[in-house]
Amino acid sequence: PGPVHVAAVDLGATSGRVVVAEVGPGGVRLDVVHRFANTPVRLTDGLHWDVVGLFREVVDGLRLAVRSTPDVAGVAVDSWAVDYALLRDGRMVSTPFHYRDSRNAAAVEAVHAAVDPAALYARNGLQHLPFNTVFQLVADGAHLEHADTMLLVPDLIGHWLTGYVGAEVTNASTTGLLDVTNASWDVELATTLGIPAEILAPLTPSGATLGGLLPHVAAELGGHDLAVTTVGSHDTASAIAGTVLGPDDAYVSCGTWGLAGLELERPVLADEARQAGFTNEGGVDGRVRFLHNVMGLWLLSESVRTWEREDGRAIDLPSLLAAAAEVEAPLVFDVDDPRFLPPGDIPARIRAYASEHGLRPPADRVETTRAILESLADAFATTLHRAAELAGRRIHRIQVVGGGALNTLLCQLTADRSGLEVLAGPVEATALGNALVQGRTLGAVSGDLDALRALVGRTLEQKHYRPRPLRSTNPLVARKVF
Ligand code: LFR
Repeated sequence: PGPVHVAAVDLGATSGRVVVAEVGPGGVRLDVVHRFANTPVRLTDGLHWDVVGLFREVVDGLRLAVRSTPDVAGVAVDSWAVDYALLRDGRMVSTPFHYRDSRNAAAVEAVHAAVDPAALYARNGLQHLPFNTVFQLVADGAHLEHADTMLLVPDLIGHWLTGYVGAEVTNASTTGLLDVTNASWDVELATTLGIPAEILAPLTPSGATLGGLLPHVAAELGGHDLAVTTVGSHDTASAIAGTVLGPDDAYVSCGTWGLAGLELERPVLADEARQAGFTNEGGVDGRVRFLHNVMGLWLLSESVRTWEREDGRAIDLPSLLAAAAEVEAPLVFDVDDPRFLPPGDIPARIRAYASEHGLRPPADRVETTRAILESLADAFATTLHRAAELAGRRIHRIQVVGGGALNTLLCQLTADRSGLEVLAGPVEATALGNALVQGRTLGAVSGDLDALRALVGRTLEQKHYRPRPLRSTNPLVARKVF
């Protein structure tokens, strides 16, 4: 069979894109046809996603896709995890919340009072993050009574494209309500927590066909129909599917978050893994993503937003990064401190963190930038070595994929702090992983995940970073164990 053209819709927490990919036995090629901002909206009841606006961008992007490449045959959607819409009779009953909204604290306590954290981990295998869907649903409380269905964001977009109702399994694995031992909904857990199990949509594997476009959507594309299929609809699952992992390779999928870990065949459910903050999320083809959510480049982008607000104009990031490379003895702080999760003045929070820990706060924006990158690199290194220990695996290289692969200072510092070689790229790993799985579903390519990754490897050019000796002047903060 010849190559096929597909549209990969990838919605990140800060921006989205629609990519046209050509997938075939000769390899995979991408062309980004539409990029758009994903800007949250604060309403009286908290921080929300503009999902309707996102859907409009998706349709606009698909229109550009079919215009540029008339033989586009299919589309699949991935997005950030955990967030969802509640529907009744096909209508949204509220505006979806953003996972950085702060409404979950009481729900976390209530869930842990009903099912202690160790028991919860044995059931769902997830790192404790206060925004995991299970906590958000409990926070929604009485509002759940108005709903008959919960759809995670990519499933919601898929529903609006096709009418299909389902829960793709890699993203369902981030809810906290999927049984990690058999990948089915944990109805008993939901019921114990007062979450009506009926709102959980039927589980759908990645690589399933949802159907064609609804007529009004096809009409917006000039009458062009597309086969809508599922991929790893959790963006991180698609990113890891698009990462050319060799044996003994670890990865960091680095964008808003830095997802640092290993691909495994089986989950690690030992309580030590829970205490060390590791998650066992579902990957494409039943692989396990054993990783820790490191706070990621959010720290830098949110700092830049603060500085741009202060100055009333754009920040010159390349100059800032170049200057940051020259900083001596940077501050190393715990990037995973919960104070860094909500939007706001991150530089001020870093200064407060330093003062509270008896460390010298960064003196300016350059030192702040270096402190962020140095601390992220330190967290990546610590996390990956710990992951290897817990999984009983060796690691000898780190694949850095996503936007973070473009940050040369971050990649070099990650090599330095881990003592391991870093290979950077692909930047668009998520869109690649999305396109590869679509290509397989549509029959243009075949084989397991490793065979699919080999298609990426054919054309991939990666930058290599070798570890430099650590300077003894770098003060290493004793990081709390997650
Ligand atoms: C990355 C990501 C992470 C998830 C976080 C919140 O984009 O999907 O994997 O933990 O966003 O959904």
